Amino acid sequence: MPIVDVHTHVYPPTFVELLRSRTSVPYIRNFPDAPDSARLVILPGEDDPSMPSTSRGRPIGPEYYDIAQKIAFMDQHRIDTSVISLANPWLDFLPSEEAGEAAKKINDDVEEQCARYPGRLYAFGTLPLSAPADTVVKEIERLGSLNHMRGVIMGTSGLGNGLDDPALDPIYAALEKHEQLIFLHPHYGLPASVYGPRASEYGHVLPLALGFPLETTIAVTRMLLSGVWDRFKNLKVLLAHSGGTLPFLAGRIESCIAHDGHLKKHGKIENRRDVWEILMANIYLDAVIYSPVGLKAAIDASGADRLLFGTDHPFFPPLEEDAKEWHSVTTNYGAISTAFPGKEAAAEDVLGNNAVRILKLHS
Ligand code: 5CU
Repeated sequence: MPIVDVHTHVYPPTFVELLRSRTSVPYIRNFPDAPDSARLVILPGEDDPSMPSTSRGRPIGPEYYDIAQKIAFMDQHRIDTSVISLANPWLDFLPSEEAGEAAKKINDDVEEQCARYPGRLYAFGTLPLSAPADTVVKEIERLGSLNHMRGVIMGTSGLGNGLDDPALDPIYAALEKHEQLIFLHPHYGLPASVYGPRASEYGHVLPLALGFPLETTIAVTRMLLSGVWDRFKNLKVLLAHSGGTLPFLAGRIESCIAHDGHLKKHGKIENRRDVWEILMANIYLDAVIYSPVGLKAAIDASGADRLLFGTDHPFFPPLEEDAKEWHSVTTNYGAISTAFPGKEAAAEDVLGNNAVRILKLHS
């Protein structure tokens, strides 16, 4: 039985150089209070001067960019194959005129990393989303010629106005035409004000545990409301973190639509594909939710045959320095076996067979 990790990130060396050259978020820097340890500062507001030093970014070591360390991590955790993707914030921050070339370079670097480990690595490509839409479409077409690419990773900002922006239509059309799946991943969270005045006392818990999943849920709901899947019936999207809170909130979303006078007046309630249909036909969910409770909601909403194992490596390393096994990974393994009591075949599908089938790995 293959074990396939579909949610596992890298910052290729060229991207790390770029982050080291920067002085505003996102960047990598050694701070005076810990000169020997570089920190990766990527999330909005993470370098606010009021932040305690332990909340200012996170330590960054070779596990973020050395592909040999990815393989060692995979070996340690029995993972046969990983589908690697550039981590957030991707190229969102680049000036428009630089993004196209940067995306080509990153995608070529990642393709080369995959080629070094036949059968063990595939990738989701990166799009130059700050560039004009036709540059993005060209990169989508080029990705089709790279052997190890199996789709693209995208954040929720799209071309700057979110994923319900009609300007994205040529991009959705190209992804649909070339059968490239979108791995949709959060980065921006929610506005800092919702975390309250004591937020800096709570480390990264509120933005990562709640901001990320809600960001994803809002982005997908906006896609749904704007009719993206009515226009692009075969557009496939893999949602990070088991869909944020989408499986749990799908019923409420549909009820709010059914009771909305404004939508009714504009004829937007009839003749639409509802969220339940989209969940079963267009959406895949990763299994990065750390509990059988969340997994069961994901299975009920999308089906066990659309759920895919992931780790989020190199994020969430153990806090104990000598730990070999990562608690974040063993928790996800445990949640999968608990969610399928006596159904080993279904658990094995989630651990690897689904990814092999859906992403056409090893072919
Ligand atoms: O720890 C974090 O900030 C993150 C992040 O930024 N992106 C991610 O995929 N996981 C954790």
